[in-house]
Formats: sequence, structure tokens, C-alpha cells
Amino acid sequence: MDKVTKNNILIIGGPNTGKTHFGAQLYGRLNSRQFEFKIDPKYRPFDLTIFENALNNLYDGKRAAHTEAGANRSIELKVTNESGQEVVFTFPDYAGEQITSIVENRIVNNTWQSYIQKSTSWVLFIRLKELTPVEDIINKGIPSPEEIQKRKSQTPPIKISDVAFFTELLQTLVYVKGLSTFNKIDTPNLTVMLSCWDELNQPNDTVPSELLKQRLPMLFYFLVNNWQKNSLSVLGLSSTEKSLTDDPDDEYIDKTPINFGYVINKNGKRENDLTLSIYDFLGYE
Ligand SMILES: Nc1nc2c(ncn2[C@@H]2O[C@H](COP(=O)(O)OP(=O)(O)OP(=O)(O)O)[C@@H](O)[C@H]2O)c(=O)[nH]1
Ligand SMILES: [Mg+2]
Repeated sequence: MDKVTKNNILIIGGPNTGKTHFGAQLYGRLNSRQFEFKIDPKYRPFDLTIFENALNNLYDGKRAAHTEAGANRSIELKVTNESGQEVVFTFPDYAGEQITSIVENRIVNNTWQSYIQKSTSWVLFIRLKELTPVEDIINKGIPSPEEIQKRKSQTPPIKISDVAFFTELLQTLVYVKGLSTFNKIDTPNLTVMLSCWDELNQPNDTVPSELLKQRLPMLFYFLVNNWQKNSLSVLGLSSTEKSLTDDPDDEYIDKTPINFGYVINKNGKRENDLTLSIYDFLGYE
């Protein structure tokens, strides 16, 4: 069996969803060679600028900055696991506005066409805490006649819901990739990362896909109806384990960043080894 798998993982996430912190923390784990997947020392990437600022800030116990709007950088990593399996993957970092702009303007520029064409796995970042809760009969009840009258007298700004946003985005990617949805998709494999999980204050055994189903049911069923079961996973992710600020966090400085952060695997189990998520990205069972 060919033991080298070449993968092109496309991280997909709007502004402030945690892409850069994940990249930096994953890189830190791979580079430490203490976890399931390790960077092949013969192929240590030469140019680390993509995560350098973020890594330096984390070592100082501070959060990293927003990725500047025009940035489009990626890093190719060659990693191996305990059983000698080699995975080569490309990891991009860009400003999340680029994703918002795809949906708002219905335009996929050349850079994004190429990202989408080359990709073999999609990892969609959703930061549930930042989404606007949709008012419905269950969580809000029926508004009073005065409230209904007030709403009718003001024209609401046109803004699509979060569910519509993610669905439009995925449909655009599927279209650009030239996929048919007559049959359920198996490639690209799709991993939904519910990022900044620590902010959600969930009980220990929460299963990420159950939380997605509860919070964004329409998106959940869109995914289940369009992706094959083995090509879809929903994980929880806390890259930093707690909210960092621009002031140094002493615990981070003492313990170093690789000792913070975890994924909640698809069965609801917490794993401190962020590199295990690579198996989900690749779609291995
Ligand atoms: N609590 C908590 N905060 C996080 C976590 N990951 C990232 N953050 C914070 O969320 C904010 C955004 O994180 P980034 O990694 O910069 O997000 P991004 O998706 O790269 O954002 P853009 O570069 O704007 O596209 C930062 O203030 C981080 O400190 C996490 O796991 N937990
Ligand atoms: Mg960023």
C-alpha cells in the first residue's frame, strides 16, 4: 500500500473564527514531535512566517493579531504518524473577510478558484458563540401586538441568516469544484470545526454534531443530506483553551502554548492532541 498521502486541506472560515490560532497551535504540536503526527525533521519548513507572529505571541501569553486583509499564504507540511504513514498537507492562512466576500459578492477570484480546485479536504470553522441567535417561537415566544407594529414600521436591513450564509458558501464551493450533489459527496471530505469551544461552556460529554444539530439544524441536515457519512465529521476545537488578551498570561508563559488547547472528537471525548484531527480531515475511520 502506498503510505504517502498528499492532501490539500482547505481551512474555510470567516473573520475571527480562530483559523490562525489553530494553525499556530497545530504547528507547535507537530513541531514538538510529542504527539501522534510529527513533522518530518528532514522536511522542516524553511519559511515559517505564516505562523511566526502568532507563535511568538502565544509564547508571550498573548493572543495573535487578525490576519491582514490581503494576505494569502500557505505552508506545506510533511508529517508522519507512529505507524510510518506520511501525510503531506498544505495549510493556508488568509483574512476571513475573503470568505465573507465570496458569499456577499458571489465572486470567487482566481486565488480562491485555485484553492478550491486543489483542495482534497475542507475544514469549515464555525464559532457558535459569535452567531446571532435566530428568534423563533421556542426561544422567544410570540411578540406583543405593539412589538409587531413597531417592527412593521421599520424596514430591517437585508442580511442573510448564518445558516443561509454557510449553505450558500458550501454550495458555491461545490459548484466551483464541479461536484454533483445527485450523489452524496465523498471528496472533498468535510470537517466542521466548532471553534472556541471553551466559550460555549458545554458539559464534558457533549457530542459536537449534536450541538451543531441543536444550534444550526438546517445546516446540519444540509450537510448530512449532501455528504457521505464517512466523509463528514463535526469536531469541537479550543486552540487556546481560554481567552487570551494583549496582556501576557502567566500560565501560558510558564507551561508553554503546546500544553493548552484540545479537540472534542466526534464522540464527545476531549483530546489534548490537536494533531489527531488530521485523521478526521483526511476522512479515515
Ligand atoms: N476563547 C478562545 N478564544 C480563541 C480561540 N481561538 C482563537 N481565539 C480568539 O479569537 C480571536 C480570533 O482568532 P484568530 O485565530 O485570529 O481568527 P482568524 O479566523 O484567523 O481571524 P482572521 O485572521 O480575522 O480571519 C482572537 O482574539 C483569539 O484570541 C479559542 O480556542 N478559545
Ligand atoms: Mg487569521
